[in-house]
Amino acid sequence: MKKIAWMGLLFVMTIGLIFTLMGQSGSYCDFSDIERSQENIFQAGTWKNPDTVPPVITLIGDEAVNLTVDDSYTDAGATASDDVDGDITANIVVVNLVNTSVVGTYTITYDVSDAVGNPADQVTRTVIVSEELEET
Ligand SMILES: [Ca+2]
Repeated sequence: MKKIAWMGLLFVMTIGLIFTLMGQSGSYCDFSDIERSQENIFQAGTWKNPDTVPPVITLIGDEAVNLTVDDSYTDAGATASDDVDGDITANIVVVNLVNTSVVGTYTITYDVSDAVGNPADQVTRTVIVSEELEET
């Protein structure tokens, strides 16, 4: 009689555990997590890393911007996405030496690499600062 009670308790606990796991699986077991954990295993060098595709940088706004001296300029930036890492916009390294108080042609560069170091093709924007035109 005592043994049956123990088996009953064990059965209830097992069913409870299964339902708990099933309930949780819906909340955080999506495929991107699985892919990401596989990716981490690859990065640990267990298998050859499959990520050989570089990210892609997309410029926001025009490739060429014309300004006159002392215009204010705020760069519109760029976005970056990678086949494995997804949105890596925050990792873009921008070199922006535009000085709108000095006439000149400036090139802003945007670079990014994915988590395993595949570099994106560099994207650039040309900013031309010209002298103010005389009103005629
Ligand atoms: Ca990649």
